[in-house]
Amino acid sequence: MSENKPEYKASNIQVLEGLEAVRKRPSMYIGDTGQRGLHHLINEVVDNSIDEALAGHCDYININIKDDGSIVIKDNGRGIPTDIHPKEGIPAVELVLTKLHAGGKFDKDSYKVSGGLHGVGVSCVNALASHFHVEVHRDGDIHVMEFQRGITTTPLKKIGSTDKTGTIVTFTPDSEIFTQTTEFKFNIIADRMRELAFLNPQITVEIVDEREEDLKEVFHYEGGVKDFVAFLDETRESIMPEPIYIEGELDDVPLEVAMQYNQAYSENVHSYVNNINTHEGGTHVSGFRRALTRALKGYAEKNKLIKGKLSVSGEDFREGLTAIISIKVAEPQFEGQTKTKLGNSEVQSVVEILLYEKLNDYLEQNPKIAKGILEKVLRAAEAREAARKARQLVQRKSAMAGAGLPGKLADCSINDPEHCEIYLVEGDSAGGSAKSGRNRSFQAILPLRGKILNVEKARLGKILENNEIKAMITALGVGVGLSEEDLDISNLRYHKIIIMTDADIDGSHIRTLLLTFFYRHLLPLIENGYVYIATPPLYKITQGKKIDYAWDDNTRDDILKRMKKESATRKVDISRYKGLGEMNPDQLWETTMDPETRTLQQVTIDSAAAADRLFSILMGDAVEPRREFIERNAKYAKLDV
Ligand code: 0RA
Repeated sequence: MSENKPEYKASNIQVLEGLEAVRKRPSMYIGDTGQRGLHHLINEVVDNSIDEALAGHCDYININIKDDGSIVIKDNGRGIPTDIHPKEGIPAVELVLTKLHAGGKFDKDSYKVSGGLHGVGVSCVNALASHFHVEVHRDGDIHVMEFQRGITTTPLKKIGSTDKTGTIVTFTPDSEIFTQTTEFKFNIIADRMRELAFLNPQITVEIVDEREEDLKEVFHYEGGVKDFVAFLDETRESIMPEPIYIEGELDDVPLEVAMQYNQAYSENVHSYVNNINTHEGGTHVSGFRRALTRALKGYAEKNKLIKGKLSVSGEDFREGLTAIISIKVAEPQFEGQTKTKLGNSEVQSVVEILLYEKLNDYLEQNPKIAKGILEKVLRAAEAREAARKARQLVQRKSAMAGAGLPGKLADCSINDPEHCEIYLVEGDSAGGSAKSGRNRSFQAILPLRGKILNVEKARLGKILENNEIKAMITALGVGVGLSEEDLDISNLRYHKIIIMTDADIDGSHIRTLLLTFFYRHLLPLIENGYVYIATPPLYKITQGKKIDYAWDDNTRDDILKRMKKESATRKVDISRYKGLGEMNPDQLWETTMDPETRTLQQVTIDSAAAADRLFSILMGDAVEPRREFIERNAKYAKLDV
């Protein structure tokens, strides 16, 4: 591997501050202390391995989820340096793991482009681990060191010799910090590792879950982002033989794009800067869009493909487009609400110039495909015109406040969106219980009858003809669409949109349909954290006048034991709720709607690409991949979007 990069010395490491701050306010460093933050720990370590890979020193990463709740991350990079830091007088590895931001990577010449959401460094992982063990293979020696909650318990020691290089980190998340859960989810880790493997074709990532027999995945994709696009479109029908692949570099910004048009209607453009998913887009995405529009428009004009006075807009060029944009920027500026929008203005023209030229070449060389793409674009433009009319109709209705609200909506009495909630409830009977059980001052109820339309298979114009969807959009008050023009979040009438469905197959189908609709057409509501899922209990356990509820089998058994112990002679009755309709209004309030006692799951999108594929599998045309998916995931009770 290339050895022309500057030599690292312990003296490069800058020392900023200690780890107490991290333990005091962990959310400041890793986002939150729930499931997301927990998995973020793994990303922080892996980011270091990816940096090694980007510098040309690492091509293999192995992640092992252990039976005892710990995690092992192994790479074949250079290994964390172990020499003594001249100023601090302690080993560099100890500095890297105990001092915030000590990474040796603040140096302009050490090439670092990867980085997690927060990019806080591996010392944060150490601070938030009840136990942390590192093994370094470097310069012929094997060194180990151990910590507890960031404090050194075994100073650096040599335990043997080796002819390899690399780092093995083993840690156990601290349950004092991660109070909600310390359980790693194979699927969450796998989604991110698969993504990293697509974005970095030189690496192989292996994940092993020792908690389950035979649960192991190996990710390695020679084709990189081109394979990524093919993977995302697995269940969609492509209109071209293979994705277009474009690669180039301008002004020290390397760019890779793969794209493909399919027969579906949604736009699935995912962008990455230094391996970070830029959900909110930014200058690289604007550059991509401008190049695409200019190249296709130019081709259409030159070949006189646009008839009459049909107006074709930017979004028409992206209907049914699946694309990955991956660039590397030395000093990225991230902006936006979730800090996932690229701000560097110079990047737009870099992407635009590179892409425009290569797209033109492609269109010239592939006239048949070019014609197919433009036919599709023109159909999209016609359909958009029809959708605009339908949308105006829905919006005009919702504009007439009060009078325009759907008849089935039981609205709340207060007017302050921040404190208002709307329950989207499956079926009229559950809707009835929810209406009687609710707190009418701030909780609105909208019962949805039967199945809503599958939005994965229809264009917006058609979708907006559906009564349940119309009622929902009117009640929410924001309009519909993905641009700021079409969807005005400041008009949102409720800051909690709560999906409440039965805990059975039909219920989860309806929930998935609703989530698909939100994801495809009201995405900003999810991105801003307004969408939630209610969690009604599965069991009611009664003993005389005592009533308790359980959300899973373990708690049910615990309650059973406790009740039997409290009075061994009295009969205990367990009933399984088959649907929300079986609960009386008081029970529904107590278990599922009372803010004091309920549990809401906030809907978040950790990996937009994974969510995309998931929805296309669950809701698209192809039956076989869906069957496979459901079989493979049957043991996971809940759907992690
Ligand atoms: C500090 C400096 C260098 C590498 C690393 C840390 C490093 C950290 C981790 C964590 C997991 N795997 C890792 N691999 C490397 C630069 C090393 C050099 O220049 O030789």
